[in-house]
Amino acid sequence: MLNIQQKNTKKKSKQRINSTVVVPLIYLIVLVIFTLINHAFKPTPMIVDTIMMILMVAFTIYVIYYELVTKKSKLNELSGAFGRAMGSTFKNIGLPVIYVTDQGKMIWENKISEEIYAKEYLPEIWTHINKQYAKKDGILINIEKDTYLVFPSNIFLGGRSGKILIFVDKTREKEIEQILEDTRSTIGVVSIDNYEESFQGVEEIDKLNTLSQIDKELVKWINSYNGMITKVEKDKYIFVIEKKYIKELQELSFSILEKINNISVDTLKVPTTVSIGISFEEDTLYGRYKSATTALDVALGRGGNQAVVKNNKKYDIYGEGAKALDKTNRVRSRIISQALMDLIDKSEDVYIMGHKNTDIDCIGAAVGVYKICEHLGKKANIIVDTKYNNSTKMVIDKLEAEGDYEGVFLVKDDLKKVDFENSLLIIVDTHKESYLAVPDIVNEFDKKVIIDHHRRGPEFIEDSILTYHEVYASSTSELVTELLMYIEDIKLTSKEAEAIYAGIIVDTKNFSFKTGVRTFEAAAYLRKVGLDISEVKRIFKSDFESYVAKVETVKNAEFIDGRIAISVVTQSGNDDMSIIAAQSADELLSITGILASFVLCQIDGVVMISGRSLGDINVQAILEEMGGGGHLTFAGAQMAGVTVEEAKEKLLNVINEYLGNTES
Ligand SMILES: [Mn+2]
Repeated sequence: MLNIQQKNTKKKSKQRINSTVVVPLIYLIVLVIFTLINHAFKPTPMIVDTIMMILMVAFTIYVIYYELVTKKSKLNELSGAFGRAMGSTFKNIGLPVIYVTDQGKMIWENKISEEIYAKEYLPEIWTHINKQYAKKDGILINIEKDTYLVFPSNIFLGGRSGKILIFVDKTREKEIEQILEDTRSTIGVVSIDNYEESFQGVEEIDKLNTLSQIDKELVKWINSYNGMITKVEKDKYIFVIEKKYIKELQELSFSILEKINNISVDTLKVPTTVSIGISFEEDTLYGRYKSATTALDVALGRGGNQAVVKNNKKYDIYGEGAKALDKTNRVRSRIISQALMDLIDKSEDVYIMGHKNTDIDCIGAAVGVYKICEHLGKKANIIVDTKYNNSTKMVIDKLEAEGDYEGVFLVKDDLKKVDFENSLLIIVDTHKESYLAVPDIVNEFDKKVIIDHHRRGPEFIEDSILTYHEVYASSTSELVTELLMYIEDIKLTSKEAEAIYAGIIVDTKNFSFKTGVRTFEAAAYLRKVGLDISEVKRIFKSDFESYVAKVETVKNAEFIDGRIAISVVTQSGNDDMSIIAAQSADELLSITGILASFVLCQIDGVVMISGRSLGDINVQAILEEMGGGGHLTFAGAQMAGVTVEEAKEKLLNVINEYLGNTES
């Protein structure tokens, strides 16, 4: 404070000295001249004049002195009051305080601020503070390792406005917060995958050996992170570690999975793998345990041999993941078959629903389930999307032509006034609510069953009473065929067998993909019923063309930022183009890192765009800009009178604008 005030008063004093000296000086000179003139023309005693002159000089000197000294001291008095005010308020406040001009120049600081405050950072701090000045609860800044909460306030001092900045040291608080976060108890659940299958028929000594090796590896692993682990069941462990180690685990991509995979590979029929679920979310330990169990379910649902960390309401998935295992025992399908029949039996009626863009596997599986309902004498309906490709249409048309299936297939509009309260909903070929043909009605059902073979994603219909979710299976049609195999006296017609068989060959690309022993056994069962293979081949060929177009579209995708995929369906003259576009957009979304996808196609001069998102990017907002609409994760647009290239150009602009807007 003294510094600044001295600087200012010095300048002002100089000016004042000038004015206070010049006026009496001129006065003095005039007086001397006057006296001399007076003395020269009118002889008076010299002594009188001399005394008069001395008095005048003395008076003048006094005036000059008074002006100089008293005015200066008056100024000093002003600045002194100011200084005392600042000093007494902030000097001993115990908090660093600085006074800064509006230009960000520091002109005063109290003693304590000298210790903590690195002056060279002031320009950065100042810009930062100026930007957020409106913040009432302080502005957080970090100076090197220290954290401060800065409270600025406007102040008008010494004829200029500036800001008082009060620094509250939050370094320790931040440290404690970090320690709390780092040491947060994190709960993990480990389970040995396929325990029964792995150890079936294995010598007891080999089994014990392998299990003790797994125990040892797991204990070593958790001990290396200063955690504790305990075995709670023959194939289940629970561990607790501090949250700070999770990052390290992730960086190593859970190498423990590989270590366990390498144990005693020779002695076991099925290699031992483990799955891990981890959670540090939820407020209570029990909540974290439950959440870790759900994460483990996700790992198992995806085929096991992987670790899933619940993080920020999402699931982070680590590890190579076992290649979908072809399970050799069928106990599960027999139990499921029985449970499903019980549920159907106890319901008033049944609705069977597949995913959007109904495909042949949906229809095949739905027909199989419909057959079980019919066998039990229950009224059932199959809900389909209004959009499906030509090959799916071929299958539905054939079934409807047979007569038995008249009125069985329903679309959204047929369901408007239906009461689902005592009905059972059987979902086939998907486990995601948003992917259902008619998602809006799902919550009207009290009882839901899921039969699916897709790898489990974060979105899962959690409240189903029976879930038959087997990722090893080639298709949902294969799973349903196994259920049918356990029901005696069930009689499939050849058209029904054809539909289910078509589901299997479409999903396996004619038995070349994900095909296991059980796929062939299911196929054999259907062929025994008697079906026209050439018909199925025709369906498959038509579907395969769509499939190739879809693969081509996915392959040609361009990526913005590595987060958004854009592609165009190039195959011309295909009636299924809009469906291929929609399915390609779905497919692109399954690429790691892709948050949203857009696929364009042109039909009869109209450009159609399908937009899909995992939820982070709002495709509805983007496609609304293009004249379309939909939902946050699922939207579309149509544009007439433009080429695909023009539409794509415009879409790119809208996306870039969207990204720019949301990220600035
Ligand atoms: Mn399928």
